[in-house]
Amino acid sequence: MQVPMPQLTRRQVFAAFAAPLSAAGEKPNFVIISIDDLGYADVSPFGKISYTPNIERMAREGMRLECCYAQPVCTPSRAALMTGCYPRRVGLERGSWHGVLFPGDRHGLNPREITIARLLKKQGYATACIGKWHLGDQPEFLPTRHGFDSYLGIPYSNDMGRGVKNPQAQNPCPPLPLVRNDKVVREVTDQDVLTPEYTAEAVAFIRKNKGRPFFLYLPHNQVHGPLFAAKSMRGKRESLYQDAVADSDWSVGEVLRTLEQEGLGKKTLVIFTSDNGGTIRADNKPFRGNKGSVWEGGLRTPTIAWWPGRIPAGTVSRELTSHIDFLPTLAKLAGAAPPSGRKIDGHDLSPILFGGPGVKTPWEAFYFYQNRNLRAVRAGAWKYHVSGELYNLDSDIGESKDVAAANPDQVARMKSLIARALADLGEGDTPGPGCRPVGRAKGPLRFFLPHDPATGLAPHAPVKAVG
Ligand SMILES: [Ca+2]
Repeated sequence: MQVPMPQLTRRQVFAAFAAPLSAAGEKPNFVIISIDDLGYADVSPFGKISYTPNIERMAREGMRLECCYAQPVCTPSRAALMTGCYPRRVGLERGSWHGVLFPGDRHGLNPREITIARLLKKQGYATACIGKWHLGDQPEFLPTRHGFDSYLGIPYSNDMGRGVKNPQAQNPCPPLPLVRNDKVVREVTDQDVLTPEYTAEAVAFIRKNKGRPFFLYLPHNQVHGPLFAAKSMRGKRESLYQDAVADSDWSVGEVLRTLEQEGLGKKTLVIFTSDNGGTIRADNKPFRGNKGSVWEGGLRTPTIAWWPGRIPAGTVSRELTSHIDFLPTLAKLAGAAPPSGRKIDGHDLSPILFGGPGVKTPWEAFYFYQNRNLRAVRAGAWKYHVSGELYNLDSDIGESKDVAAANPDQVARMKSLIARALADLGEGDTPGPGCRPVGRAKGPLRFFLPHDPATGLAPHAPVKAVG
């Protein structure tokens, strides 16, 4: 259901979506800004937050997607966003030894997968990834091997640095590297500077490419712990977490301001989102659960789509959408066909983004894997957990009242939907016939920085710095 704000007349709404792509038929620019572990109600207008004016402005001028699902944790979430597929389809519903990839994992996004960046690059787009990648740190998995012209960032989470144990091998992670393309810039010792540094890189990329179509993917390392914020942002709110959220909002403002200064506002789709539900630090109201779970609080993201003149201002869609839909949507808007010869799970969201009230979700059923296991399915108002619980999200958004016993027909239907997914993607150690192979690094594992001998723990062997 879409609910235009009252100040917008129907005529204005229709004028907005009837507008041509651009006068010259130019390809639009795309910017995706993702804040790590941001909770649903951590920003305005999803929550009553006074220190996120730029995100609030995006919503005022664009569309709030109130039911945009991510995956429960970082690596699978990014795999879904980049490929338009369920993470399990591309082998990244987890890392090889943990729920996410750690430095030195042999697994990564298979170079044969077609990312949003690779697809758009073929359409003549300039492409940049700035921030947290988390789809493999071995050379063949880096952003520059997946269609990005350039990369700057920490290739995984900001807590996987010096002395942190790799959970399987009990070895320490190497020092945290800041990587440009495939070479180390420096060890990251002061994370306060990261959000401003990423933002400056993003602003420079936009300015440099203002004369051609571009795709900027800006997945910040914050507000994943450990928390940091620019020094000028610190100490101004109730907690460092709030300062980090405000820092992220500042970054959004800089991106919007740059687009407008360069005259690109009306030809750029900006999507703001989070990569999974918030942690216990966050506010996920009104949902149950946190990051890592398949309760709504682990999956829903405060997503906003902004494109002045194209997306009707101040609108809300409560229809089911997902990060998995970004690839088909951007492909469509760029005039490209989705990747062929392979199953793509996502759908083109442009009818929802540009359409009037009443445009329905393209999803008949949406599946929630947690690590290797299929845990739940959503279809219409219903969400069924394989534990046997059934919730009606139209009347019970907090998943508090199990209505399975009163709705045996719905339970039977949901079980048949679950069976359909299992026949395609499988479960546990057994991939289904629809799964494609994960990327596996060949040769010795490589690390951007050598391990810290001071920890006294044996390093991975062999260790080789690549830059
Ligand atoms: Ca995350």
